[in-house]
Amino acid sequence: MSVILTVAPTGPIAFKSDNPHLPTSPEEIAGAVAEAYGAGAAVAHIHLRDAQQRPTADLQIARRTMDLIAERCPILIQMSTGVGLSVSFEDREKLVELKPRMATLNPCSMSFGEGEFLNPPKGVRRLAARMRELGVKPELEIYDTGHLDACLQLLKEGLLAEPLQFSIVLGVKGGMAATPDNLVMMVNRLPERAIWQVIAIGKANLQLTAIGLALGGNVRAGLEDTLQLRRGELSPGNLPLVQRAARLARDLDLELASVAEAEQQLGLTRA
Ligand code: KMH
Ligand code: ZN
Repeated sequence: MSVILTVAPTGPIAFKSDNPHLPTSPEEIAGAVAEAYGAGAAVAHIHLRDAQQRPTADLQIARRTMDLIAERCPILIQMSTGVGLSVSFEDREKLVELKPRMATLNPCSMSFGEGEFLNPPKGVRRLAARMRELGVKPELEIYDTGHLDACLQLLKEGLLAEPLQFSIVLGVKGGMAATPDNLVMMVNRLPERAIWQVIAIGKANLQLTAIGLALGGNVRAGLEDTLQLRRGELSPGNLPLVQRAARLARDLDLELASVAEAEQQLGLTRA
């Protein structure tokens, strides 16, 4: 089976002052995504920023970003409903009304660095149900062991459909530490038909991404997860990170999934 490469060009935390190559406007984000598509990415995980670079769930900015991406390439758009710690859950959940092909679903509230990431149980159930209704495929972001159990409970309640797609997030302060042991433990606990990738935040990004690929996971790359290409060296954009992930996969004798292959693996219905 081929490997799905996801680009995550911009996250909720960093600013251009942290890395001047971070794309923040809809045009910059669409440009970074189109380049990543050219380098083999089949999925684009999208966070939005306003004119002051603040994370936003503004529907106009979201629409414009989605349209600009679609004009440039047929990549599958995965909208982040995590958005950023300063945006309310009620605003964040409205993003799925734009019917991106996929969107993240964060199953639990947690400490997130020095902030709080609020995902209240009632809201999560409402969002999961709405995503199912709209045909938006959830990517389940699990930062700790109990988050997996919360997802399995949603499956039991009929709010999720298999195959479940997980991001095992390692290295957020408040979630699991970025260690190989934690990754292996989580992979061993996933349900049988699960599709998964590692999101390794910060220093251990490269090593854990490589281990994830070797263990049979998909792969994600971009400035959301690490601002550096090598220790102490800022990445001059998303493309070098995406190219490195593509190289890692190919060096492990893995083929990258096309958009059509990714749609099939993820069980996405045709747009
Ligand atoms: N950057 C991730 C650790 C989401 O996109 O839904 C958290 C996040 C969640 O950004
Ligand atoms: Zn994200």
